[in-house]
Amino acid sequence: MVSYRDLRDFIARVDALGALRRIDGADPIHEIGGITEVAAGLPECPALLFDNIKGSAPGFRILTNTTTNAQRAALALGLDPSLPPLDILKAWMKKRATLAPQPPIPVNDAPFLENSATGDAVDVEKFPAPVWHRGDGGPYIGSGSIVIMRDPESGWINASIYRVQVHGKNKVTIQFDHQGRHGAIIARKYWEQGKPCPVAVVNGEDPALFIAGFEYLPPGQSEYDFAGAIRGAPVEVISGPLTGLPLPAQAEIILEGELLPPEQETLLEGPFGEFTGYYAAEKRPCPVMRVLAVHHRNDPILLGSPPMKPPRFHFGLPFRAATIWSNLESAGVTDVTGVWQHVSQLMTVVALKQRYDGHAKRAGLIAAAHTYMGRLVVVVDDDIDPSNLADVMWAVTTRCEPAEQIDIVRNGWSSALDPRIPEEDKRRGITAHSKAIIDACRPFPWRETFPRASAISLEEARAIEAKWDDVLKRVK
Ligand SMILES: Cc1cc2nc3c(=O)[nH]c(=O)nc-3n(C[C@H](O)[C@H](O)[C@H](O)COP(=O)(O)O)c2cc1C
Ligand SMILES: [Mn+2]
Repeated sequence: MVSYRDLRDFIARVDALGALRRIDGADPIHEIGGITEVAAGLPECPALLFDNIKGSAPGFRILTNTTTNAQRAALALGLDPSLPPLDILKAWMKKRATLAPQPPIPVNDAPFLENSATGDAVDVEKFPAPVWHRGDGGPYIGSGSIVIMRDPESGWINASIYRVQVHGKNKVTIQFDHQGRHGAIIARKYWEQGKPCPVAVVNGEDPALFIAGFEYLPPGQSEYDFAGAIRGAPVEVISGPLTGLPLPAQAEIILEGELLPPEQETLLEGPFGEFTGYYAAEKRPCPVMRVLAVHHRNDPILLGSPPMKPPRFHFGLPFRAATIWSNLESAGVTDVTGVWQHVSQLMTVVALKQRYDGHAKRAGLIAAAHTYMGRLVVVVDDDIDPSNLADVMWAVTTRCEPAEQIDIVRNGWSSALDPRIPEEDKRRGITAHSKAIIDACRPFPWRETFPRASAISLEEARAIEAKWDDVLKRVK
C-alpha cells in the first residue's frame, strides 16, 4: 500500500486527501505553536504547512500535525486510511508483530547535499525554529527530529527522537528524558573514553522514520530497519560527509557534529511544554552538540511535532495501545476485541468478551503493568468501542460499582514528567505513581441477566454508517 518516497511525497498524498492547509506569514515565536495546537483540537485535525515564516527566507517551511489523526497515521503506516480507527490499530498490531526488519541501503547522492556549510559558515539559526509554547525556554529546531548515533562497540545505529534546542549558530542541546535512552547509553560510552560522541540530527524525515523513532525497540536494533519495514522499502542512506554516520538520503535538513562530554560543557535547557500539558521542570543542564556541518535541500521543510495539551498527540493512533494488545495476546489473554488509549496515552481501555470470572481483571492488570504514566485503566465488555470515550464512560457509569470494581495498584510505572508527583518526592528519586483499574464490565456471574442494552449494537451502527454515509455527512 505504501510507499511514499519522502516527506514531500507524503505531503502530496495528504494534500490529495484534502487534509493539508497552507499558512503564510506566521510568526515562529508562539504563533506557529498556537495555530498547531488549535488545529490539532479541531475534529478534522488538518496537517499544516507554514511558509513565508516571519524572520526566515521564503521557502523555508515547517510541517506540523503530520500524523495527528488516525487517517494520516494510517497513511504513514501503509494501512487503509478509510477504515475505522480501531480496525486500523488492529491491522497495525498484526503488521507490527510480523514485520521483517529491512536494513537500509547505501546510495551515492542525496538532495540535502544541494546546500552544505561547514566551519564558520555553519548557521543553525537560518532555519525557522519555533518557540512552541509561551513558557518555553527558547527555540526548538528538533521537536520531531531524529538523533543518529553509532554504538562504538557493536556499530549499531540508533535513530530516535530527542528534542533539540537552539543556543546559537553552531550550538544546540539534545535532551534525554532519562539515562536509559539508547542515545544516552551510547553517548556515555564515548564520554567514558574522554571523547565527544559523533552525532547527527535529521529533520524532515519521512513519517515511517518518525514513527520508528518513537517505538520502543530493543538495544541493538536499528530504527532504520524498522522504518524500512513499515514503509515496505529500505531507508536509503548516505555516509555523512563529516561524521560518516549513515544519514537518510531523502531527509530535508541534517546537522552533523559531536555531543560533548558533560564534564567539558553543558548548557541550561528548557523548560519545554510536555505531552501531559504541563512543564516538567525548570531549566536544567543538558548535553551540548557542537554543530560542525549543516546540509539541507532547497526550500527545506522542518517536521515540527510539539507536545500539546491532551488529547492532542503526535500520532492519531495510540501505538502504545497496539503494543499492550500484543502483550495481552502473547500472555494468553483471549477474546480481546480492542485496546485504545485516550488523553495522550494517559488512560488505557481494554475491551474483551468475558469468558470466565477474573478474565477482565487479568487483562486490566497486564495493561496496568505496561501503561507509561497512565493512572487510569478501564476494562469494558466487547459491545463497547474502546476508542469511543463516550461509550467507555457510559460503561463506567452503568456497569461499575465503585466499592466493588475499582482496584488501586501502587508504585506503578510513571516518570519524572508526571505533574502529580511532588517535587520533593522527585528529588528523593520517586517517579512511580498509583494506577486505578476500573472494571466496567457487567459482573461476570450475572452478565446474562444484566439489564439488556437498548442502544444500537456496534455492528448495526457500522452498517448504518456505511449505507447512509452521504446523507449523514450532509447534516451540519
Ligand atoms: C515528538 C516526540 C518527542 C520526543 N522527545 C523526547 C525527548 O526530548 N527526550 C526523550 O528522551 N524522549 C523523547 N521522546 C520519546 C522517545 O523518542 C521514545 O521513547 C523512543 O522510543 C526512545 O528511543 P530509544 O529507545 O532509542 O532511546 C519523544 C517522542 C516523540 C514522538
Ligand atoms: Mn533505540
